[in-house]
Amino acid sequence: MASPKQHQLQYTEFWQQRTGITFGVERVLFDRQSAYQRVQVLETDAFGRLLTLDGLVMLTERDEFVYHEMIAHPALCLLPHPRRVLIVGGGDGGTLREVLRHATVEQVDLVEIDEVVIEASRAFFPALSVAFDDPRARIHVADGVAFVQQAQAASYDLIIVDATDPVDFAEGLFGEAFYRDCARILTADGILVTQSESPFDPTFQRSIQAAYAMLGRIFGRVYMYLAHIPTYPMGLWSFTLASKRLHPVEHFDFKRAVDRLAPFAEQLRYYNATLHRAAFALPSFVQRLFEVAAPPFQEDNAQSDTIG
Ligand code: AG3
Repeated sequence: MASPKQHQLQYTEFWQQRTGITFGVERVLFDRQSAYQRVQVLETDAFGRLLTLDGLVMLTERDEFVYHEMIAHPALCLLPHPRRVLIVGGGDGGTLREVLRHATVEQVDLVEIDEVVIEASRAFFPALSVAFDDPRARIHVADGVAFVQQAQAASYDLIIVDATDPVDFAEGLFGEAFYRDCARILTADGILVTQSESPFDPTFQRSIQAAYAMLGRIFGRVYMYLAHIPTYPMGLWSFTLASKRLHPVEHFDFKRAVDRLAPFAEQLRYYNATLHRAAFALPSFVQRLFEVAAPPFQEDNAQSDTIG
């Protein structure tokens, strides 16, 4: 006898050949091939609305807060006085929303290559796209690599790269020339944060190692921190913080962070000042990824021989 569910719609992001994450789909709300990628918005049975780009999960309504809070607040709370922020990618508006919560922030440039992503977010993700209408936000539909090439030296305190996976047209956002431009347009205390895939995934382990070696050479300091994102491959997700001067834990002023977060702490569902420190503590298998590949990461522990 036929299962009553067999005709119901499902969507799977395949992580490997046949392994992945599957969502029950109630309705297809948006499905368009843009100049760059296929943009879909699906109403799921368990995670609310889902945005995919070329079949990859970008966000769901239910767990987007983890990613967007964690890509924005650690660096913003570490910086003494973040005023000018550049977001590369992030066309859904989620990262912008989190950045704009900070009262010190005077101006945010968001550079998204694909205006169809912005359009889909405006139509289907009001909780993210609200941020577009803030007077401190400037939205540029442009190529992030070209934008940073042309930007003035020392003009941003923080750059957040909120990109898709490092494939295809997004690959330039994980390359050496791009990172060098980022370092140039950041101020002396400047920080670059980028999403850096799952440390569980063998393919990305290699690209993470390569990226850390490179960012270490360019910025001097590079650190990984983690968060749990249920709908991304493997569920354990990494972010990379490259910094010219500040150490994310040693230079973290706990009291200042608590004060800065106070006006909106109730609205945050993942990040807080205690979690800030914890997020930089890495499982042993992740620590070991850096033992051979990226000496700058171990810089502050160079005297210790406890790594096993
Ligand atoms: N940007 C990072 C998504 C990476 C997910 N990768 C995947 N599903 N294979 C998300 C954009 C949200 N602002």
